[in-house]
This record gives sequence, structure tokens and C-alpha cells, in this order.
Amino acid sequence: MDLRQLSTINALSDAVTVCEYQGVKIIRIIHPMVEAGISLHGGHLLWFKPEGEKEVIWLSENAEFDLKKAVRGGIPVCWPWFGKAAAPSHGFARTSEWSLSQHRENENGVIVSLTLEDNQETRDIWPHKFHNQITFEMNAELKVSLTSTNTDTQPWSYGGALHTYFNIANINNISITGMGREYLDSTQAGKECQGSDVLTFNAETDRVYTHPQSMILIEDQSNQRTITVANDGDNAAVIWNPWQQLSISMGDMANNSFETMVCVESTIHTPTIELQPGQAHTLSTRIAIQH
Ligand code: TA6
Repeated sequence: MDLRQLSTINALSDAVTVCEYQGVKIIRIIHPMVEAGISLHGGHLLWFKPEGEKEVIWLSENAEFDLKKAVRGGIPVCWPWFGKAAAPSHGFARTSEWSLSQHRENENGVIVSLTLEDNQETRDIWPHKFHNQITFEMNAELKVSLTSTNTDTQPWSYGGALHTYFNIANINNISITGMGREYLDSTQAGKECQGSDVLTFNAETDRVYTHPQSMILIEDQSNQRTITVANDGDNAAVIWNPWQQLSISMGDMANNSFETMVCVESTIHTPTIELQPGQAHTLSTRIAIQH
């Protein structure tokens, strides 16, 4: 994505501007502590770069900005289900148009909130009333909180994920800890498996870790940094790298770009969360860098 191609629509404050890129509205944050971009299409964070750091979030160089699709990379919001539990895969929130509801800033950073409510299109797919608010707190760290409220008269259940793509120097030279040992292997039809405490990569990896610790660490030796991921409101951590063959089959990924990404996702898998009318639940992820 060439940021020079963003055209400015409206400056909302010193740090927050509404821009457009290939027909998609993007909230651009340029602040002394952090630069970031959030697409209203999907309520999707696209980039996040704290001052003095390399880009933390991976965005595909072949990402397509098509209002019918989810952008490849960033933090897609999978909701109200994870994966192929129903159609469309990973739910409709990542392809819906969200609204900017709030932005605040001070010398420490910027907070942006977006909302998505049910409409005819969402009720045709999933017949429930809801209010979703996603809040991005951006400074040296990034906290993303997705609060889902049942605004219907009947209970409903949901799952999903903050499907974060992390930017790493080389998949062959990272290790992940804190995800636990028990996982369902999506490359083997969800087979229950036991792994070890340290995860390294040498093939396609698509796992639902069912007992993650409160903090997952991505040690990126080549970048000489560790990315810490603290999830809350989740019941699983999905870890994904498509490796080469699958990358080649995806039109919105360059053939070798699997080398510089790994997904660590704050996930509601099974059981899903049931909300009574008026009840709310928050799924979050807090991302920080250690040297
Ligand atoms: O979170 C892992 C996963 O569910 C994988 O199975 C893989 O398909 C990936 O998400 C991406 O899904 P997408 O629908 O965005 O192509």
C-alpha cells in the first residue's frame, strides 16, 4: 500500500484525518508517539507504527481494497463467528462499513472508536440486533477492544477473533511462547494435539490453542525485538502462517510474503459467548514491543 496515494478528505484534529484510498475511507493517525491507519471498511486496523519502531502490523503488499472482501493483513474483525462456522467465512463484520463514533488525543496518544449496528444486510445473514463498538488506543502500545452488545429481545451467541497479522523479519527465525500446549490442528480437520511450550515454523501452521496463557510472546530474533500479545475476553488463541503453497494460491498475497507475517489471534472459539438482551462482552488484544 502506497501511503502517498491516500487523498485527504477531512482533517478532524491535529492527529486524526479522514482519507480515502481506492474508494475505502481510512482514518489516518499521525501523532508524535504513533502512526496508524484504520479502515472504516471492516473496522480494520491496517498499520500501527509506534515512534522509533519498525511497523508492528503486517499488511500484504498485494492487499485488495474491494468493498466486498476483507483486506489481507492488519487486524480483520472476525464476527459473529470464527472461520467457516457459517457463511461468509469469518462473519460479516470484516466486510461491513463501520462508522467513526469517537476520537480523542493528548500528548500521550490517540483513541479512535468505530461502531457497527445491525442493518437489513446483516439481518439477512444473521437475524439478530446488535451494537458493536471497536476502540483503538494507540501510543507506544496498541490496545484493541471490541464490545458487543445484544440490543435484541432474545438471547444470541457469538464467536470471532481479532485476527492480527504481525510483521516479522523472517518466519524461519521466530519463536512463540505462551500459547499453551493443547491445540486443534486445522490442517488436520481440527484434530486434538499436544505441542511443546515453544512454537517454531517450518510448514503451514493453522492451530486453535485452547489453553493460552495471559500473554503470548513472539520472539523476533532478526528484528531484535519481542512482540507481546495480551488477550482478554477470549477462550482460544489461533496461530496461523499459510506457508508458500497457500500464499501462492491467494491472489492478495505475494508468493513469498508468508515469510514476513504470522497471525496470533485473540479468539472466541468454542464455547461461543451467549448474551442476554442488554448484555455486553468485550474481546480485546494489547500489543507491545520489548527490546
Ligand atoms: O485464522 C486462521 C484462518 O482461519 C485460516 O484457516 C486461514 O484461512 C485464515 O484464517 C485466513 O482466512 P481468510 O478468510 O481471511 O482467507
